[in-house]
Amino acid sequence: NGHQPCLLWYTGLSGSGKSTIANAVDRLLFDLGCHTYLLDGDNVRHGLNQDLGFDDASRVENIRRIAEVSRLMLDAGLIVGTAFISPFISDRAQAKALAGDAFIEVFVDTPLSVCEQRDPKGLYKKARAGEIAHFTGISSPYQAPVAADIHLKTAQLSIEQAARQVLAYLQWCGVV
Ligand code: GGZ
Repeated sequence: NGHQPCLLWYTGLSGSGKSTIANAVDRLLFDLGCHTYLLDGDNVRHGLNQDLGFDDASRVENIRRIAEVSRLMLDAGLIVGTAFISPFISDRAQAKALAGDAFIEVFVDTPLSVCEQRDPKGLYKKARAGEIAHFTGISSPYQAPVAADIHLKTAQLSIEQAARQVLAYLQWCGVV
């Protein structure tokens, strides 16, 4: 039942599977009796950060606030998950600086071609048509992690396998 607080920082393209995998990990942790909370677009971009858009400055501020909120939740002893594109290396480094040793970067590595083929919300199609400005991977950059703590090559993994890989890492480093 006991666990160390930590911050699982998922990063990857739109449609890469960040939220889906983070939710699957949360379920595994819940079954172990861990106290967790997941921050994602649904509960943050529609609330705390509803004043922010998708230009570079807005993304920087989006991630800054998320990192600060995560730190508060770490102080409360939770296992925190954050599922945001977080496209800039420097912003993820800032989050890591705030969270210290608790920070675990999880690269949800799904190729752009796969995300674009899935296109569950039709956003890539709109972005290609020029209907959405600065869309990540199309007209706005994604800076992939160079040394993520956990590298999920989703093309070769089921959701369940990806979640198990994250859990195995948490067990290996003594979080759970
Ligand atoms: C990227 C966008 C954009 C633009 C709307 N670029 O697949 P989704 O819908 O559910 O996930 C995407 C989400 C990205 O928000 P984040 O807060 O994770 O981004 S960041 O960390 O870069 O601040 C997508 C939707 O919002 N969306 N417009 N232009 N994604």
